[in-house]
Amino acid sequence: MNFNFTEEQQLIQQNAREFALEHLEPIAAEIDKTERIPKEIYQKMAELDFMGICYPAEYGGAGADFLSYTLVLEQICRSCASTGISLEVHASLACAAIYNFGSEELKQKYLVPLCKGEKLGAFALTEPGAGTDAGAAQTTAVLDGDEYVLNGTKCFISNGGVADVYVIFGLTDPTAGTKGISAFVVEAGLPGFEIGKHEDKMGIRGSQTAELIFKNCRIPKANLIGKEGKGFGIAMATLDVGRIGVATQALGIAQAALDEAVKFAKERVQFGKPIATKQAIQWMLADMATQLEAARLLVYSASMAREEGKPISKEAAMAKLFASEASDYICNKAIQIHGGYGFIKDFKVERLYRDSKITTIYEGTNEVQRMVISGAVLR
Ligand code: COS
Repeated sequence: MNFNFTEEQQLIQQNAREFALEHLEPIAAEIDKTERIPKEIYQKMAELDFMGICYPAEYGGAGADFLSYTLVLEQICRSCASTGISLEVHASLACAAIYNFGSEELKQKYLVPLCKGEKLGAFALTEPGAGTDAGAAQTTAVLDGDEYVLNGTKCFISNGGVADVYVIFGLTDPTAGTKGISAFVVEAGLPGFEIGKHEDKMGIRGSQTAELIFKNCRIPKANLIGKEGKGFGIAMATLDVGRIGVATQALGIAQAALDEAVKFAKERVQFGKPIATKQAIQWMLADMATQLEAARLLVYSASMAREEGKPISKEAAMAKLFASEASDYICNKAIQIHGGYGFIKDFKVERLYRDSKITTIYEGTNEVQRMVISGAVLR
């Protein structure tokens, strides 16, 4: 399908591709190995206006549309999924929560530096006992004068320890279930806010994933996002946006896996000919390309729905479900085509396979996506 990208969208996509090829592709294996994204990468993304690309210029953004953001994220993830998820969590979750639900004061104070790339954002909902059951969160936020006092532990937080600004969720009324959850902005480095365990992960190893520990951490009352008790809805609506981002990440990874598989199949000679001449390989490539194209259609159409302000819960869930499972499939087949070479770290597909897996899990497992989709279908 031809999406008839505007000239601006084409230019943005091309800029992102050039950035990824020049700055990410050569060091992506190193980022994976050293578990660190160099600071210069964030600086470069800020210079290119990627950090706040789909937010208005008045808040430090580039004022581009949501599909442009998707095109940028796809190209970044095609070269380095670790950098991609760091940008995704910053832009789709932290910035989105503040932009869509925060007061003007919060926007000026936090969204502007986030969009300019002067600060990095994170989003902390998950707790040891509250993963899929996000409403079971135990972190408390008790109002004391002009401040909320936070106590509790968040886990598996992407950009944890490297972010400057965290959107976090805590109970302002522990007796009210999901209606007792509120959302807040918390700055890194506040007394009582510590970074706990850093996770040693299977994939996206360059992106930091850490535990956040709050022990009588006091934040200004003005850092409440929206109203007390509205945090669960804010989290869910923000995750709808984030799920398009994870779907985009899967799309970028899957495109990279297909690229690698095609290249290898043309170069690798067995029985006197490139293996691309074998029907067994051709059929795998055909299935991979078809899955990829279908995923792309879902991801781009969910992005356009987001831009048009249409409901996106079902669309985002479908895009994430399909794209992440397609990516798993495509990466698996890419390794199969590489044979033994695919199993060693010298080849990019080994990393892609590890990076892909998390896309079926985070920002709502694919089982949650099926709950959301079936809920919409049965409504
Ligand atoms: N947008 C806005 N509000 C939403 C919403 C959405 N997409 N989805 C649900 N809500 C609201 C509901 O309207 C409901 O509000 P009311 O009580 O006023 O009617 C409230 O949230 C509770 O909804 P629901 O009863 O469906 O919540 P559940 O506790 O049953 O949870 C699931 C539903 C499992 C779908 C939800 O907890 C979820 O998405 N879990 C996964 C969490 C996740 O993605 N974690 C990853 C964290 S970031 S890595």
